[in-house]
Amino acid sequence: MDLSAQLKHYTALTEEQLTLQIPAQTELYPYLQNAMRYSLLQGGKRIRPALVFLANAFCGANDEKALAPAAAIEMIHTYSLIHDDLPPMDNDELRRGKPTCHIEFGEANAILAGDALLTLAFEVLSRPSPLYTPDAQLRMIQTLAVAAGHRGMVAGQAFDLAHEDQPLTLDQLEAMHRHKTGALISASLTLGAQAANCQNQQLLQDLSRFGRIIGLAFQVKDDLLDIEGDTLTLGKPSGSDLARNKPTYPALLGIQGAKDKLLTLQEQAHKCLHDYGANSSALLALADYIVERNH
Ligand code: GRG
Repeated sequence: MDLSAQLKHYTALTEEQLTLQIPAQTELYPYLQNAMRYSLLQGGKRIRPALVFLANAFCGANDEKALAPAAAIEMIHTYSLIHDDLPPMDNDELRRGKPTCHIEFGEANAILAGDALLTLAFEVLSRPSPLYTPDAQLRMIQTLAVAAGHRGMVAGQAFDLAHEDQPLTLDQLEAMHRHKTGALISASLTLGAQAANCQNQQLLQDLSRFGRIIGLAFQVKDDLLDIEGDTLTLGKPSGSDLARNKPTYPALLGIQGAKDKLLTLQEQAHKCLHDYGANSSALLALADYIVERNH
């Protein structure tokens, strides 16, 4: 299977799993679940779930084991986008080609839909399952909590908000993105390996380093797309970084400098998994996709 067929396959598995986790209109306040489903099930590249599946397969396990962590990481990612789009944060009206959650459902419901997705992610991961040892489940819960929380994504977001309109050094920009975007991307790979009950420390370290590198590459590419992409293809407004005077790689390095940085990161990602030969080809293809994507 080539990467594009594989991504479609993983997207279908993920979306089936996400749909199962939020049954239609059965609880106290269905409007909340509508808001959750609206943001969760209306597109998105599903890169983080794909990384869970690929790392899980890389460690020799079958796709069934990747379902819960793939759904959980996408829930956390979606909650972060819902909250990020709110007026006190980025105040965006378009996400994944549609009105943002708060535009469609109101601000209070968008906050609550995000909260509910955040907690549902941990409910899904902690549900007793014959697929995992209790140890592996605890490790996955820990990985996701650390990556999403005050030492990971939330820290990156807080730093970002605290430095709006302030110049950042390259080191600060990198640290911000390692937390804000990189932590979840890297955690996706670790989760896939942990779901497979991988105990090989070298492999876990290599995957985690690979994740940190492609996480950064993802952000450099995102910055470039904000300049070179168009709103229709991106599904969110292009040019918004510049309009908001946000610190970005192209702003600090120039467009060519940012492109060079991206190529260096791509090379480093390939080096990370070089020793694994053909076994790593799907993960490397995904790294290339992150660098070459147009949305
Ligand atoms: C609100 C706690 C909290 C955190 C928000 C990730 C994040 C932190 C904000 C998103 C802001 C942003 C647009 C960052 C650029 C990189 C990024 C995460 C883009 C969105 O991810 P994609 O491209 O989105 O994977 P899709 O829609 O494809 O899932």
